[in-house]
Amino acid sequence: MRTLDAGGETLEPGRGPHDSGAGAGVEEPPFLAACFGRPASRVPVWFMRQAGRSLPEYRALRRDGAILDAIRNPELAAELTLQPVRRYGVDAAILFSDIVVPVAAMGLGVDVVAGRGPVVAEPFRSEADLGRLRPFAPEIDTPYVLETVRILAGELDVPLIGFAGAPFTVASYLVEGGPSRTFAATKRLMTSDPETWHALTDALAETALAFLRAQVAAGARAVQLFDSWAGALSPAQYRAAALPAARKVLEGLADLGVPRIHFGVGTGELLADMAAAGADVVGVDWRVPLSVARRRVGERPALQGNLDPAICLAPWEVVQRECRSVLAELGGEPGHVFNLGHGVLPETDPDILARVVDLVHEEGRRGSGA
Ligand code: 1CP
Repeated sequence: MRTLDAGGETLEPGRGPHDSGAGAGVEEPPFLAACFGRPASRVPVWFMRQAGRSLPEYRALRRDGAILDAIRNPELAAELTLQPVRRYGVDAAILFSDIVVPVAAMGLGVDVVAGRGPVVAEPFRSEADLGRLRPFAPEIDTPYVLETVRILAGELDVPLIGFAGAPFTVASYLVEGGPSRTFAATKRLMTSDPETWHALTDALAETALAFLRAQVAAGARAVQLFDSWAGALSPAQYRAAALPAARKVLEGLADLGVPRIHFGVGTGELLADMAAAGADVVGVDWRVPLSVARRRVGERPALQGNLDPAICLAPWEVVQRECRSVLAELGGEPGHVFNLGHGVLPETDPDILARVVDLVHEEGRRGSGA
């Protein structure tokens, strides 16, 4: 079973922007409509990192196991993906996986350490390290991810978002060897050996593109390219060192007709370039009001965001006010996917997120163009 609308008709994945099925009496899922800037029956909402430590049912299922092991177990990964959908009634599911899954599967010495994040035993620092790269074959290297997607495509009644790490952000982990505040080693390689940097990010673009295409073929109905740490770059640095590889991924997906979401943190000065890379939707963090983001990206791309995740730790009255102010920023125009400006914080009370979903569905309805 694929996603069912109220009338029980089946929507196939990969439906293009000009083929909503609306004329056939099938209601397009609000999430997909909003991604393409079309009127929807409500403002759709989902949360980055909606699966995870804020959910007691997640902690019960994950216990002490390694996250990469959980991802390698399709039944478990599918269940972790479904948990927040059931609890919150969000308009989209996001695959339970991680941005380092392909490079870990390619044998590059990548692991994910609890409480820290991705670490790389031998970081990439020079041209010689390029020899460690090889083409990524999703069906062979990560069959378990595609199996998870297939399970979910049969279970979900909202669209599944597949995702990959953008070349810059994945390269930053490979070069730094772990999470970084300054991205010093990354910037050193970028500026002192641009050829090696381009070869590295180009290979990672091929990897992300193959991975996302395979996820869509398996049933994902939208994709998000996480360039989480692109905000570390100036606009000139971004255009030289991150944009070409991100564009290769996004433009390489154009023929699939699924919405392409492009997201980063601290990217206020990069939003126009991120839109121009070939995004249908640009993710915005909480630092930039959505009305300002709209002016920066122009009319076409939809916007996703942008409640500050830390606001969800405040009393409900505050959360309510801030949600209303995010909704008001776009004046009810179509093309808004409500989300946080970055991932759910682990200390968030799930009941608050459930109330956010209800509020967005209730109060966003009037202005969603329907
Ligand atoms: O064991 C654990 O539970 C560790 C925490 C965790 C989780 C729940 C990690 C380690 N990854 C994940 C899953 C994950 N990662 C998801 C699916 C869950 C969901 O969204 O519902 C997604 C979409 C990601 C993507 C991801 N991983 C990003 C992009 C999103 C973002 O936060 O900007 C990044 C940067 C990573 C790297 C990563 N993996 C894990 C951590 C703690 C980190 C960040 C480390 C750092 O600060 O650099």
